[in-house]
Amino acid sequence: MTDAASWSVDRVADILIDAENARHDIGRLTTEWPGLDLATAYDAQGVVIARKVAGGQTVVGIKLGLTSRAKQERMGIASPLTGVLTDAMALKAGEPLIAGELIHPRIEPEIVFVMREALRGPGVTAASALAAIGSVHAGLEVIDSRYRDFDFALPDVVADNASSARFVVSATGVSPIGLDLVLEACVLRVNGDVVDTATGAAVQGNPLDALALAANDLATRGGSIAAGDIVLTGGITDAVFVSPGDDVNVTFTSLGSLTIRVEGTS
Ligand code: OOG
Ligand code: MG
Repeated sequence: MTDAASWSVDRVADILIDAENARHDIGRLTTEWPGLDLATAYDAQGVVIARKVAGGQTVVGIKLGLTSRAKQERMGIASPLTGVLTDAMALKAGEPLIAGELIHPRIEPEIVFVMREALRGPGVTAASALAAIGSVHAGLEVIDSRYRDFDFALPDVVADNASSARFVVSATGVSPIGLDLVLEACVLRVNGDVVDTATGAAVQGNPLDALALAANDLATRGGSIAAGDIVLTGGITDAVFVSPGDDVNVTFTSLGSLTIRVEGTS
């Protein structure tokens, strides 16, 4: 069936959830359904999350994607997007990533906020965003697009909940007061070799601006950031493909260090 009448946000959600559960990749949905525009794609993402919640998962936060030039250039998309984090995606510090649970995982370093207060747009600025943060953490996100070769247009990846799969956040946070997140540097290592470096300036010029952007963007769809939410501000560097046996480490100037060990099966 390729006619527009056969498509719906529910069908898009079904296809994406099946792909995730079966660990098989799919072609771009925008090719099959040109009517899958950005607003429709966020509706489909909402259905994907509603299904996960109905299945027992709990929403624990928000993620931003494509907030750095490194990520935008790699994916060929110049616009940030938001996705939703659930408890099922969270790895505990030190818990291995089981690659066999995913299609083609990649890992990227992120600056992460844990919110003390809710944040609701419009009109959120870097200053008001800062005032709502409880603590700042080192993060590693595991992305796993359900699309073949990570090949997607913006509505495809929005419907796919921004390629979200797993994430880990450092157990100990740092107060945002007195922290210069623009200059906060990180070194990404795979098996001890440095593969990339960047500073927080890569993330929308300032991760606080990324947080404000998330709140203001969510508000256009009636959403907001809740007190206690985890907010992933987006990959600072490009993401690296990983294989069983790999150790991926990020070390920040002030936020500490975090490692994911990749295993094939549990
Ligand atoms: C889209 C998700 C991007 C980030 O931090 O930029 C993302 C992708 O690259 O597959 O999580
Ligand atoms: Mg990310």
